[in-house]
Amino acid sequence: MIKTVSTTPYEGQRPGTSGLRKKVAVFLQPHYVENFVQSIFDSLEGFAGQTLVVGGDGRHFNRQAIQRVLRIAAANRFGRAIVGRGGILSTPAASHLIRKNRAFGGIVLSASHNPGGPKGDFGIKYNVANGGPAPEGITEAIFKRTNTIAAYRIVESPDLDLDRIGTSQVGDMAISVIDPVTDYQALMETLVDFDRIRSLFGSGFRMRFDAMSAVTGPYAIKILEGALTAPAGSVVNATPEEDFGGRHPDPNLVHAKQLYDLAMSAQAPDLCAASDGDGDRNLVIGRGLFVTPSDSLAVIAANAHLCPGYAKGIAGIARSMPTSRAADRVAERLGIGLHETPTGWKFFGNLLDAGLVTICGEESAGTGSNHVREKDGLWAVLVWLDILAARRRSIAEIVRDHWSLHGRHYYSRHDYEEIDADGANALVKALRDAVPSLKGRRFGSLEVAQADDFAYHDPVDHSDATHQGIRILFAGGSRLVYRLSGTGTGDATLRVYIERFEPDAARHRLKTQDALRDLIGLSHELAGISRHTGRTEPSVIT
Ligand code: VG1
Ligand code: CO
Repeated sequence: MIKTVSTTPYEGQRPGTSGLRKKVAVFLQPHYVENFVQSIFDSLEGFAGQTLVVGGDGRHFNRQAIQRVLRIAAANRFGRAIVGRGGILSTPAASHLIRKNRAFGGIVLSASHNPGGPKGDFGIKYNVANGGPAPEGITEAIFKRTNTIAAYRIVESPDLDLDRIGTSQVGDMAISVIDPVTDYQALMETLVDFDRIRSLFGSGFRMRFDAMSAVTGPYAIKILEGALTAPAGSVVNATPEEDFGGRHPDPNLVHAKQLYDLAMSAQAPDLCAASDGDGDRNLVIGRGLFVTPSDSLAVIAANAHLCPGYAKGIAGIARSMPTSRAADRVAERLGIGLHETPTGWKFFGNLLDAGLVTICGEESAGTGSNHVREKDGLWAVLVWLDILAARRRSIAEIVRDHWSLHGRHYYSRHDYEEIDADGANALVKALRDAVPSLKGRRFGSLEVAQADDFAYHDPVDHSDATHQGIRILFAGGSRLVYRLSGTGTGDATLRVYIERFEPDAARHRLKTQDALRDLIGLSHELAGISRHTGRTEPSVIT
């Protein structure tokens, strides 16, 4: 039944910030999926007879890709595959299943927050035995293999039924189709106090969770409306659609604008929240106050001890370099470690495994803890709910208290999407060349204290990652960071991260873009954004 099919390499199968992401049309080319999946297995050893977890965010091509992944896994002698019913697994749920079942690894089919549908994006990501995204050593080995691959192995079989819970067989490999929510929900019950959250809803607390027609719908319905008794209708857009209803499943102020408008209106519920395509991101908005992901990380870290799963306190915090330094203030106050990593969740895995940190986060709406090895959108919402249930104050009050105690980090990200790649690369190169001469220079009231191209040395496996973004740090705590996106599938995207520290509580109620005005102006001047990209304004501001 095992067939060996000869093939030739495709160019450009290099995983980016989070797996291999391309347009669906690229994945539809003959052998494209097969080449990549076989290259993953060719780069690994010791999986014969072991378990593989497989699932995706339900986007267009999810089911077809899963059929192929399972047949190739069987032909490569995996012993068992665990698949979410209908091919559905949120990224954090997949991470949990890998850990719980001591699987060898997992394959997650998703392009996360990127649009779906036949004209949208698709993605494949490999996760290792700790449940987290493969580290760079492995993704580079996979990429190398894609350049030389000459054949893949596949089992010939009719399509497998992914919609019925139970066990079947493909070749010598057993396939267990499981409910995607059950294990994840059980894990959540160990981390936050479900009784306490139920009584919060019982007291009249109201929320809206926008699943953005993506993977978290079934999870949110079962956990929020089911187990936690949030009123029916609290979860909206709860049915996963192959094209996410035509929207970008990106929970930010642009693509979740309706939710934001509701939160700012007179009818606002106490909490508005959303998650992305694959369920690892979260957006949290209080009545009248948007919580930046960087602040959310800091507030969660500062209050985690209120939740049963973290009652003994947290060991440390990790944040990606562009994420604001609000979390650093919390770590300082608690006397725990703070780790600054490159962008992408794969850099947190070693720190979590070594017990150096408990809570991690990124400015891009990603927050998580040592319960899995991915960021976890619904977890963040549940932790917020439990903090609210424990403290019985509003989100705005909790955040403003937090600022009074730690100071406020005004923070915004400006994205320049779909810019010409040559211009983007030239911009970064010019900045990199300018970095050594920036230290000590003054721009108006701002003086450059330090400037570099961020490099990271992993304290656990001692690997190095270089060229992770240009950062310009000013005296007094302001910062500008520039980097190019590694998840896009078209032209380049320039991300500019802008941060200003404000210790004075009397100045904590400014509008973010006003508070950052000088720095925003300087971000253009220093990088020659319009000269290199032809743009004078960002396309997305978050
Ligand atoms: C973006 C974010 C990054 C995140 C990554 C994957 O990467 O900036 O923080 O880890 O997406 O998130 P980039 O390279 O485009 O800036 V997800 O929800 O797509 O798995
Ligand atoms: Co995601």
